Amino acid sequence: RLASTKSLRETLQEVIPGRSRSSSRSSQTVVGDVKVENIIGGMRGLKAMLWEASVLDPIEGIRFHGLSIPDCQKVLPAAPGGKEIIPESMLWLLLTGQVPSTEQTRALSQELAEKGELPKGIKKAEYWTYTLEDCINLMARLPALAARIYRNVYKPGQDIPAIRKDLDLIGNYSNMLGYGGNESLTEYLRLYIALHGDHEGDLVGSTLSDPYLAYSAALFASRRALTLPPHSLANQEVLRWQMAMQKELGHLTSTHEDIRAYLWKTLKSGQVVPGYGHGVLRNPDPRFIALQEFCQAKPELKQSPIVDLVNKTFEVAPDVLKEHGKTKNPWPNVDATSGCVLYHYGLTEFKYYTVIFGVSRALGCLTQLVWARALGLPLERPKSVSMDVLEKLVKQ
Ligand code: AMX
Repeated sequence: RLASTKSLRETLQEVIPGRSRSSSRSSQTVVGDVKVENIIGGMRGLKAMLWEASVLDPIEGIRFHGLSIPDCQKVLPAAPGGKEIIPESMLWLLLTGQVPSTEQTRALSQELAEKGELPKGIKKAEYWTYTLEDCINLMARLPALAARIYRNVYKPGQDIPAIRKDLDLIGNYSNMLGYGGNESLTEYLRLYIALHGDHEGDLVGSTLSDPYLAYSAALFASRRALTLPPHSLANQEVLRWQMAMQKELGHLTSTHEDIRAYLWKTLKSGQVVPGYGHGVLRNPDPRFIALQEFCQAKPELKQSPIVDLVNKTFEVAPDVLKEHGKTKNPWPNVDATSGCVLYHYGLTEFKYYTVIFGVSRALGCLTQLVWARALGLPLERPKSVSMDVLEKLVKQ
């Protein structure tokens, strides 16, 4: 029964396989009868449970792995200078079924003492270091999570490649999505995700919530931010609209005049031109320009019908919007092209675009969280005013 000098973990590692009782798991051997008194009496005395560490005998009392209390008192090590069994040696016996040596018991006492302190509150000035660690962990896991969503929904039943240590974050993401062989798309995803990384907004994070909660709240609670047009889903809307235009005009033959007429048709039907205008910007969105430059540099993209239509639309739409005269910004925003390029690459599942966007936004959300902790920023608590108060102010 005497255990060796092995640690508790090593001992358990040896003991567990032998106790898994694989041969008897499916045995049909009858263990006993179920009587009415068992059922009514809360199953008292009914052998229906597996319990490793102890057995309670009505006459002898409890035995721990076969050892009675007097046995335990005889063999289980005591504290230095003491005589009584200590919980460390009892714990060892319960866990392993073996009697620990004095050295093993001391090692366990030491481990428990080392880990025994309650975690102390951390200094406010150090919050950011823990936040950063959580943020990096979260960021690192997002590609696998987002790729699993894609595979589960659109390509079920296929194995997802494991993370490769030699690849960058988006290299791995693309690989896990199933597009690892397409370096051009992978490059596009890198650029797209880097460019969409930030946008203001930190309400939940300001409550000192951890990055996992703050980021999920950003994705889930802010439905408007991620799943409703016109501010979001815009790249899907653009793609739908450009495809409808392509269908109506015929993609290889459409002239600038045809596109101009189509734009007016959209506007006259009371719709906005998707991908144009912006709440703040008053110039072409530099993210749009960066994606355009990416497309210009790739010969296969220059020949893509959908990307070509985006280009031609860009050549016509600002003038039409100026003439229309409503929007404060007649220039394209990033969504005027972003989804169309994904579509060209064969990533045609519109609904998934928002997930890629969510992966990207993690960059900004998490950065803000680290800075909010580093600067000790307070809970965001704007003061509200009623309509009455506003009206009084206006009338003053
Ligand atoms: N086509 C037609 N009309 C437009 C327009 C467009 N692309 N953009 C704005 N307008 C109209 C507005 O509907 C508004 O009309 P109204 O006075 O009848 O209500 C008027 O112009 C003034 O609007 P604005 O001050 O220029 O824009 P905004 O701040 O109210 O809205 C935005 C900004 C992005 C929602 C709007 O331009 C729009 O709906 N664009 C099309 C959808 C789109 O591309 N969304 C992507 C946003 C991407 C992003 O980066 N956030």
